[in-house]
Amino acid sequence: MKKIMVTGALGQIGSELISKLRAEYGTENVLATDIREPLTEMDGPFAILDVTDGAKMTELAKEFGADTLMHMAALLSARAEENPMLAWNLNMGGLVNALETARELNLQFFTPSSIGSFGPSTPKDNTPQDTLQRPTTMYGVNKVSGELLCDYFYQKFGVDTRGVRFPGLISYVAQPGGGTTDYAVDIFYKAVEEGKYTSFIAEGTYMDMMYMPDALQAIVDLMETDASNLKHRNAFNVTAMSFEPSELAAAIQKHMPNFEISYDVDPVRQSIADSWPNSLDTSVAESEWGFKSTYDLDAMVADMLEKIHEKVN
Ligand code: AKB
Repeated sequence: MKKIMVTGALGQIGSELISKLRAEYGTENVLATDIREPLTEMDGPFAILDVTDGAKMTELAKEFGADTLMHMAALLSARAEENPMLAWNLNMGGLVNALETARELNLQFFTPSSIGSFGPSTPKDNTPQDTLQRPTTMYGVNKVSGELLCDYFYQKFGVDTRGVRFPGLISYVAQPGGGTTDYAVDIFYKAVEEGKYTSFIAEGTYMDMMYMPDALQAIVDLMETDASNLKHRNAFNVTAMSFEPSELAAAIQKHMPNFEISYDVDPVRQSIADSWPNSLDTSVAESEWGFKSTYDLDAMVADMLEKIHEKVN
């Protein structure tokens, strides 16, 4: 049985990843860590960890007897643009500490990259696995550097590093914070609470998205794949759908005919979105480790509306 330590465990992905991993591998085999205390008591091991403290990270992993490290702590794209130096220090400092911990203790390693690793010169439609990556945001610079650093640790030190390029992730458990794709989560809360939503992303702006259960399954599937199947490692294109705000609104209107969308575009987040692909090609992830998604736009919208109705009512 795996013994997994997770950083950023209270973040948008981390909160649900912990439950998924505990269901798969046993509660006591998953150590959740975060810089802040959980708001409600956690069912299972938890430790405070600031990922810029490399010595503490290694000590915790050693004490726990971890054989796997999943490094999720990071500042997202819009927050990173507000404070680029903080983003560099946290995103790159945390990652290099996590990779060093994995090297020292011989841990299997996962960290997510993002569609943010692409830039305006990347082919926009059906973006290939191996292509130009010249991002124009600090988050993107961090993500490309991170992909390269993970490959370096694999090639130089033999650390079993693996990663995916996540699109915008949609979920109802923990809200994202400081991302460009966050509109596609915010819209559901406003739809249920107010019946209308003002989007900070312009109509016509396509971005890749994925429902959280598919994202979590992708992490587990990639980590469980026999290493001999992998020609790529850091990081695989994955996605489940590509839509723009008015298409998401139309999918919500199928359940809530009076729902209205309007636009008040945020220039910073819009320019980030404009620099990202419209839709990714996932064929390499499919052929190397069997990536697949189960939720399309309509299935995701139906589930999100049901869960958020239960949550807010
Ligand atoms: C963001 O919008 O910053 C993230 C991402 C696509 O990496 N959700």
